[in-house]
Amino acid sequence: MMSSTHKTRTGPRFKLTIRLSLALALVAISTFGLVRLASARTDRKVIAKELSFKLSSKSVAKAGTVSFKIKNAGHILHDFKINGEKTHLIKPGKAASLVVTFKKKGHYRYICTVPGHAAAGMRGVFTVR
Ligand SMILES: [Cu+2]
Repeated sequence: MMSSTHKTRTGPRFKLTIRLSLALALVAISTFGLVRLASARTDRKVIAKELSFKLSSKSVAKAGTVSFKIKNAGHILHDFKINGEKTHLIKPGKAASLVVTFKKKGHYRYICTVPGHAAAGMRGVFTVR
């Protein structure tokens, strides 16, 4: 008797709580999705070797954050510098990533800072449209 009374009193309320939680979870998930979309990063692959850089694309459609994934496919140390940001010296066969925020459109020079490398060809221009 006690238990059946207990069930009828709390049953519907419990279901309502579950429904509210699900609704809140959906709102949270969709809000999170929108935030992710708004702050989406653009990825660009960079292959470094003696003595050049090869980028998967040398431009992005608009100002924002770009995540460069630099792979050293050469036999000596290289780094990658753009817009005042620089990776550490990357060992042959290793990779590093560099997240750079471009606040406005323009042409941004990129180089390898190892002495002589930029002059020998490890340089280029990245365009933010
Ligand atoms: Cu280099």
